[in-house]
Amino acid sequence: MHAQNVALILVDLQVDFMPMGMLPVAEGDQVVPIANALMPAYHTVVATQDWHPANHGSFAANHPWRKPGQVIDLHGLPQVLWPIHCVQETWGAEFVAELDTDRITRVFQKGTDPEIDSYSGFFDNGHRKSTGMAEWLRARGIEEVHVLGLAADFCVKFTVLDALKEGFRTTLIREATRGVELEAGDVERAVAEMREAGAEILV
Ligand code: VGL
Ligand code: ZN
Repeated sequence: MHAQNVALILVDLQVDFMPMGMLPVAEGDQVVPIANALMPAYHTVVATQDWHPANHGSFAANHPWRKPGQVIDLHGLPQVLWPIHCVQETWGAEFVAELDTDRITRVFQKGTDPEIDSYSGFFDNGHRKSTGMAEWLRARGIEEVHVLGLAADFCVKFTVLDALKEGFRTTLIREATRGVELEAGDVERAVAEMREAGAEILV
């Protein structure tokens, strides 16, 4: 059992990020049994859930003549365009059926504002609005977080970087994350960035 001041953060273990989903992460399903095995060792388990309205600005389908993978300016921020994914109240936005959701203490949803994307579980991509996760963790006495989930090169990376900025001791559970890899090597670069920012990388 970990000390009470340590929380586990499960990032976006949702149907659409599984290999058969709309925004597939290769081997993303392999992370789920590891999450299930680790959860009982933590007093506090938080899960983030990508939770977009259908008109979300990160969806290529909402922009004329745009395709997934292209980058646009979305209200002043560069935005990678994605396939339609994790739409609120749809199957793709559900946590994977195999995940032991009973062990999750609290869920934080993100990406609900159509005008801005939110990779981190703590803030939107412009760092304008907080999800309340840092305050909630601090109120429970949490000082250290362990992070796993999808995708390593997007939501996991930005969640880890924000956890560090918020003052939490932060560990990435490397074996329990996989990436989108828009370009080969993105995951390795993301891991290096997290390490340089002060995260411990648990292999
Ligand atoms: C994610 C792209 C778009 C992620 C979410 O969970 O890493 N990536 N939305
Ligand atoms: Zn998303």
